[in-house]
Amino acid sequence: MDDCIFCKIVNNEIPNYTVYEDDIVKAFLDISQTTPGHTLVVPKKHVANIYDYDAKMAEQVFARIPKIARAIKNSAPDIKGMNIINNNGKIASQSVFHSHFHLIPRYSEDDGFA
Ligand code: DGP
Repeated sequence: MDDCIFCKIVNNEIPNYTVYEDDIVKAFLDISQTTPGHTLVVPKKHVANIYDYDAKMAEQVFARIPKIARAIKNSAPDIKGMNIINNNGKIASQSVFHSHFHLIPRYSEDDGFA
């Protein structure tokens, strides 16, 4: 998709801080860090939202999320929890219409969202 910001990140056409990448997904730091380490996991294939996943894509993308979550958790001893969020549709706070999963590490008494 020519005008998709996450496709441009997948293709390294705009700068990003990549934390993990393989043939199926790319994980990079969110430009707006809710807490330190806030990471987005995006499928490399452009789909707008969860409704566009077929079973194979779901299996491939979902299988990678625990692995990336574990790596983030293991990166800092003070990470005590993690929110994993996937917004679908404008009313659900989706602002970038290339499907993505927020992995938001939580720290003791952090000042992230409730
Ligand atoms: P959502 O509201 O669920 O669609 O989340 C979109 C997220 O994408 C939001 O937290 C900010 C992030 N984001 C938007 N543009 C960029 C960008 O150019 N680079 C990076 N790293 N993140 C971006």
